[in-house]
Amino acid sequence: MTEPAIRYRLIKKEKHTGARLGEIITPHGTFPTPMFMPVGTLATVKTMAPEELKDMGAGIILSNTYHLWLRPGEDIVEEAGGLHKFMNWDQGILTDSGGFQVWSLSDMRKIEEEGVHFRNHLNGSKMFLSPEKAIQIQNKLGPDIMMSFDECPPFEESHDYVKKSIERTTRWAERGLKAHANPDRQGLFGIVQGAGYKDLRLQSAKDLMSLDFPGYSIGGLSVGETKDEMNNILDVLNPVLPENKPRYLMGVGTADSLIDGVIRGVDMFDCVLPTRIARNGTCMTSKGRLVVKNAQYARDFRPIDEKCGCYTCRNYSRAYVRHLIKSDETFGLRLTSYHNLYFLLDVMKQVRQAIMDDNLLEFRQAFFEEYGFNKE
Ligand code: PRF
Ligand code: ZN
Repeated sequence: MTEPAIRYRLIKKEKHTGARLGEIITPHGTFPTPMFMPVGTLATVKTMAPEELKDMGAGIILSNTYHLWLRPGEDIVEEAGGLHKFMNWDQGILTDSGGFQVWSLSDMRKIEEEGVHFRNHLNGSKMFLSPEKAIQIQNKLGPDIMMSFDECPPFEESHDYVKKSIERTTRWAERGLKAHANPDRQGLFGIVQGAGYKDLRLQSAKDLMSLDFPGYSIGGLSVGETKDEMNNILDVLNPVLPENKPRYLMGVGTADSLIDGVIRGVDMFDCVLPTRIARNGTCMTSKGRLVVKNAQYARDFRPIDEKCGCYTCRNYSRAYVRHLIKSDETFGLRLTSYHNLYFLLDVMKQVRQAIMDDNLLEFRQAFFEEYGFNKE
C-alpha cells in the first residue's frame, strides 16, 4: 500500500462552531487550513509572480483543466515537466476538472452518460470531455490535487433531474478513480452536488464517501442562491463529511462567505473574485469594497486599507493606485491584485488564530460589524 498523495491533519476543532484548524500535506509542501486559494486559470495568477504569491502566504493555487487543455494543451505542459515546472511554482496546485467550465463557458452543451459534447469558447470547434479524459489531462498537468468530472445543476432544476444528475456525477467520479494513473502523487477529490435539496446533498456525500476519496469538494453553490441557502446546505454536510479528510467549497471568495463557510467546517476555498474585481479597480477592505478608481479618491493619499500590511498599502496611496488604473497602467492592476489576495489570505490567517483561541464567533461579529453587512 502506497502513501496517499494528500493527507489532512486535524489540529484543533473550535469550541463553539464547526470550524477546524488543520494542515494539508501535499507532495509540494504543507499548507495550513482553513485556506483561500488564489486562482491561476491559465497557469498564472493574473499579474502576479510566484514570488509575490509566496510573500503573501499562498501555499496552494488553483488552475483549470479546461483552459489548459485548450491552450497550450496538456502535452506541452507535460513536456515542460508538469504545471509546477512550467509556471515556476513549487508549492501546492489544485486543478478543477473542467466540469464546471464546460457549463459556464462553452456553447451548445449536450450531456450524455459517456460525457459532455460542447463547442469550445475560443474557436467554436466541437469537443468532448469525459470523466476519464478529465483525469488523463490532470495526470499530465500534474497538480497535487485533482477534481472529479461533475455536473453542476442549477438551483432551479427539479428534484427529479438533480437526483439523476448526482447519481451520474457519482458514476463519473468512480470512472475517474479507475482512470487515475498515480494516486500516490496526486490526490483526487469527489465533488458533492445536489443543488438546494438536502436529501440529495446527503445522498451525494454518502455515495461519494463510499468510494473513499482523499478529500471532498462541495460544488454547485455560489451559483446565484442566497447566503442562507448556501449556509443551510453546508450545515447539512458538515456533520456527515469525514473528519479526517479536507473539505473544499468551490468558487466562493467573499470574506463574509469564507468566514461563514469555515464556521460550517470548510477547509479550502477558491475564487476569481479578488483578482477579477482588482483588475477593474475594486478593492476588498476591512470596511467592505472600495472602488479605488472612483473620483472621490483622486486626492486621497491614505492607503487602500488603513489596516492592511500588504506591499501595496505600505507603499502607495489610493490617489496613486487610482491614477494608474484610470491610465490603464499594468502596475495598477498588479497593486490591486496583490492587495485583494493579501486581504483574503490575511482574513484566513486571522480566522485560524480565532479557531486557536476559540473565539471565532466574536471574530465574526467584529469583522461583520466593521465590514458592513450587505457590502459584498
Ligand atoms: N464544480 C466544479 N467546479 C466548480 C464548481 C462546481 O460545482 C463551482 C460552483 N461554485 C465552482 N467551480 N467542478
Ligand atoms: Zn493592502
